Amino acid sequence: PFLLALLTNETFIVGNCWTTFIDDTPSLFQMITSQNRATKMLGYLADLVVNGSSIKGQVGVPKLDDEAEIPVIHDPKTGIAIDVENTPIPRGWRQVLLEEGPEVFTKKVREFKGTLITDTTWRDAHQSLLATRVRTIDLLNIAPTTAFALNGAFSLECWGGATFDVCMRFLYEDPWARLKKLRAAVPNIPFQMLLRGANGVAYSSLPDNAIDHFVKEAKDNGVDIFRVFDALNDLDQLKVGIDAVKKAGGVVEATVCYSGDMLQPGKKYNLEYYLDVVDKIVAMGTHFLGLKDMAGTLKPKAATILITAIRAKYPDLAIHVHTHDSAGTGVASMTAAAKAGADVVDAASNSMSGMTSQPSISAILASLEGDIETGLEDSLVREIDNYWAQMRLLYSCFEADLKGPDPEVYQHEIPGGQLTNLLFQAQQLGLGSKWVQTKETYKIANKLLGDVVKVTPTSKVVGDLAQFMVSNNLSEEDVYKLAGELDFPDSVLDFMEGLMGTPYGGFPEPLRTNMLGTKRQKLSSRPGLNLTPVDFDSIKQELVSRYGPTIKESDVASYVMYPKVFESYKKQVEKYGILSVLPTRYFLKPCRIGQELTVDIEQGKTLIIKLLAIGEISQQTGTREVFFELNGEMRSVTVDDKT
Ligand code: 3PY
Ligand code: ZN
Repeated sequence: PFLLALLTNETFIVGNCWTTFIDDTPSLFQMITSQNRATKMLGYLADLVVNGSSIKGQVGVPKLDDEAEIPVIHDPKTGIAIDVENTPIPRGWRQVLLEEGPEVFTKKVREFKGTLITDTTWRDAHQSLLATRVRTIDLLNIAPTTAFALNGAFSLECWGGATFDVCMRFLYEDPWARLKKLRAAVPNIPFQMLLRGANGVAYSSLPDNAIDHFVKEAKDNGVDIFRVFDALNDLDQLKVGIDAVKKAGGVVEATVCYSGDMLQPGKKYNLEYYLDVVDKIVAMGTHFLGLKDMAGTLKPKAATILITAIRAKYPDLAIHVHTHDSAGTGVASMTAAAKAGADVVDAASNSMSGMTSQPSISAILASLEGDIETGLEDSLVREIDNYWAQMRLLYSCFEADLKGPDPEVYQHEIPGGQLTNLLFQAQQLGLGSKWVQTKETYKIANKLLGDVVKVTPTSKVVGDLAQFMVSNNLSEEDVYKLAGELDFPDSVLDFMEGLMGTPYGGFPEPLRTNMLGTKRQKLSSRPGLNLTPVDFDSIKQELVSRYGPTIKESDVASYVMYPKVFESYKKQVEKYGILSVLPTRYFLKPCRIGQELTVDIEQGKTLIIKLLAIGEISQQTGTREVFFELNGEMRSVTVDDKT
């Protein structure tokens, strides 16, 4: 391609070339890069045609076969359509934050007469309903309209949690590029991320300086508010995250995880327990207090009791409540929370709400109507939701196909995202009939582990142990009896070793000792204290030597968080280029012969791709040639036939 670009360059053709010609003609390289990118993309499309989608968790193909329509939104007062592209973006809460800093921002939110809304659609909602598979392009397409429609929102939760690794692992995208692009499109609504305390966005602890580095990058690339939690409500672990956010100058939302229904008698996690954790969080210093009901077990009455008690003790504390609608009570619980004095509650776009996701924004607005102001206009919420209704069809191949609420969540306490995931796995393994058994065993596994607070990563520990017990046909007694002999999942041993912190009430003994045997040690202090600090300079040098000078500090952060995932992501990029520009229906569904695809690979550069033919399989090499027309020229790509 270089020679071709050189030979077709006009200056070169007329012979008017000089020694610095190549340096002075960057367009030459852009042309080469675009051609390389186009060729690599054809490689992906050809592979998809021959072998089908390789995206993990995909069942079938998208039900939406057209470009999604971007809804036109209307000024609620005048009814006039808003020209999103040519109207200045309205001011939002982010301007307050940028102009006045986190303290004043928090104070003003607290003083707001009403309850604000965080829209979780871009993070937790698709994590909980669609296996976290929503791609950047589909967020970006609706981002400019969202900046207008949800202008009064407290925040958009759009980053962190599982979105970070899934982006690289399954979508072949750079999570940092996602953040930066969304930020550029939405300058007025604060962005919020979910940080798993000392675990960052990983599944066990990292050295403290890795958390500091990651959080600084996140802040510099566009995150404003950090919801920091620790899966065990281990305050030493939580503090690592809180301190990192403070150092980076972000808004701290230190969070207590709410596990189980505290209204049931005899619960380990009761009102007294939560108030004690809140006292300690307040003593550490935070802008907001987060209450994180990850399973949706916070009943309306419990929300009233808990928030009223916190409010009575801390009248000035800004409180932000998160829930899942798994039991079907999410709207009622968030209404109760707002009435008890919560400053912000979480909800999701209507088509992306309900069941294991957050409750619907419009349903919450309707419930609060006439009583509590939210800063959002329901007509705009509904208009923007027309987009998400289409996305639900586009991503239909990742639906877990939940049929209704699961009020049994008060017993099994499985977090929203995990509930969908476990159901999906059970269906995939043909163990749909074992679903009830899986949920029952989850309860037993939780009991064996000492009744832990269950959220990533501890929920995975309980889930892994439950699946291990189901697949090996083990009872509770078997686990006690055979603890020294069984080959438990790594996550279970990590937990027992203490790599995820210390559970309230301590580890279950003698099970811990028996499970760990001589294979693992028992940590008696916070895991980060035993980890060697990361040497960022040497990692950067190493990455630059492997991947070239374009390596950024954020790549270093990705590598530190997920070294293997980062490496395979880079391999994928090397092979297929930047696939994030490929519309989702082309990314997930093999194109048909004669079908013409239009792909904007960068601003002003569009590829018109047409699939012409698929060759016969070669008996010698096991490959096929796939023929395309690319912007009018014939191209062929050879692909291994893995079918
Ligand atoms: C995550 O850690 O990804 C969660 O969503 C926990 O609720
Ligand atoms: Zn959640």
